[in-house]
Amino acid sequence: MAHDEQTLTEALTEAFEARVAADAFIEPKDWMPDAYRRTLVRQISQHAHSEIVGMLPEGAWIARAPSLRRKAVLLAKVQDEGGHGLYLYSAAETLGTSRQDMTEALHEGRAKYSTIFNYPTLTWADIGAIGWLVDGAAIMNQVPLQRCSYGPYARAMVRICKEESFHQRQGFEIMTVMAGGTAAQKRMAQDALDRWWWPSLMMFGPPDDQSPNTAQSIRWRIKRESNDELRQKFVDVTVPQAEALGLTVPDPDLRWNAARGSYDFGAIDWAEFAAVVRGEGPVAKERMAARRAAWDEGAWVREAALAHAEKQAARAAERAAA
Ligand code: FAQ
Repeated sequence: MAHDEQTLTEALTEAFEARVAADAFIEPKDWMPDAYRRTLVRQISQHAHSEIVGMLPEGAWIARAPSLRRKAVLLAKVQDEGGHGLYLYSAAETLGTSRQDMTEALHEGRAKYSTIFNYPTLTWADIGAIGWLVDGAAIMNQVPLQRCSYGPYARAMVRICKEESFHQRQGFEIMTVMAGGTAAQKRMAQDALDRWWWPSLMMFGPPDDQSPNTAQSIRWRIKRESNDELRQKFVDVTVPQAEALGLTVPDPDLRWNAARGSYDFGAIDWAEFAAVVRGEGPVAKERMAARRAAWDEGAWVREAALAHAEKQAARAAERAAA
């Protein structure tokens, strides 16, 4: 019996690997190795948490936006991030986890969210810098995820990438206006770039030789490119944008390398990254306190929604029995 089971698992694994190698999507009801399922739940749920926690830094500026137009645009963007969280939680649920479990894992510190959202938004220029750099980095990382081997995650990413593209443009447009404005506005734009540049490079994750998950995730075609490859692509597209804005990237070692056809850039402070991952980011405590409070304050909504669903199910049962 044990021998039969092992033979069956081997056959299923072989069929799974063949499908992945042929670039076919793996769908929720398909057989998949436990480790593949666990990796996806980890990555997709952490991605979802990042979108939801990521609403907080920009949400802080909705009531302080400098004009009605800026407020309407920012409101739409922050709502989009909430939507991204919902598609991603739904994609993760197809793997057998629940929204409740994922949320508890976040609140108990068992699940991560992106380091970038542990930095404060001090001025309006930070809203421009987030759209330009943070959404820019998110797009660079997420476009390849549209070709991820797990169907529900790949499909969620298609719409998310379209929306992130609008977010990046709105951020760049804010930076264009500020960098071309008064001397004080230009200083604010430069200050925002100075503070968000390095944390944006950290978003891509640890260097490849210190990334425990990349090699296997690339074999499973969950990740299509490595952390360092995506980070380099981001630097290469973003430096000319900073030049077009008339701003200076805060890296004295940044240089065009004609032989590589890419920019060389300075050393990233990986000790800072590790500290932020450990929950020691500048506003990490505030972020988690806000998420826990929102969950607690929303308890009555969840109870009411469940009570309604239970009542409807009871009515349907009564009608079926009649
Ligand atoms: N922050 O072995 P790897 C956005 C962890 S969405 C915190 O390289 P992996 C939209 C990693 O989880 C931004 N932790 O791991 C928006 C792992 O720990 P674990 C989020 C990080 O999974 C814009 C450990 O380090 N995007 O911005 C970070 O193969 C504006 C070792 O790392 C996604 O989540 C980090 N930066 O690669 C919203 C995209 N980096 O889990 C609002 C999907 C690494 O084993 C406003 N995710 N770690 O305990 C991915 O592509 C991957 O999960 C990576 C990490 C690339 C993030």
